[in-house]
Amino acid sequence: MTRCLISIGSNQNEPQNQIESAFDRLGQIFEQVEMSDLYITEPVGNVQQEAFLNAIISLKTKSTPRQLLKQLLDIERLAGRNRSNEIPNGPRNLDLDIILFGKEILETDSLVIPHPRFRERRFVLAPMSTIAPELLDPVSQKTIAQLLLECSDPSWVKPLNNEFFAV
Ligand code: PH2
Ligand code: MG
Ligand code: MG
Repeated sequence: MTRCLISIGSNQNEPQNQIESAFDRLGQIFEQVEMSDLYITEPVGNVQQEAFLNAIISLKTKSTPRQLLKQLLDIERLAGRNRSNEIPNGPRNLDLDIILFGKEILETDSLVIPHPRFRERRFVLAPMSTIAPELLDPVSQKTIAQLLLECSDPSWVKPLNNEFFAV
């Protein structure tokens, strides 16, 4: 089985519910599914839109990278995502991106692993560093903690602190 790190994000139609139901679905399909805390994050990519809710999920699977991609796209579709009518980097109910697939390096037209932009995205590195700080990026050979230290992404990320709302 291969340990995979998946970025999960939503900024539409009750983001926290979107993320929790996707997490439940992943738990039914894969082994050892764990999620980081949730973060409220500034949208990256020059589109005026609501802040995102982001987290990182760790799971284990016997799927190939391509099978895993299809399984994630199926869960996005179950959340009502329709890729034919959306803006690049724009609002979405649910986005599931493969960040790391074990130590694999893969570059095809439709799938690049590790995710080509994850080193420049604080909304990926910040939650990732809380559940897998020592994990190595097979391309740069740096740990997630090191990549976060070096990350120059100016966009803000803040932990969603549910304690505020506790009774
Ligand atoms: N996803 C994008 C584009 N921009 N910004 C934040 N903060 N979080 C995201 O998940 C995100 C984004 C494209 O998938
Ligand atoms: Mg995506
Ligand atoms: Mg994405």
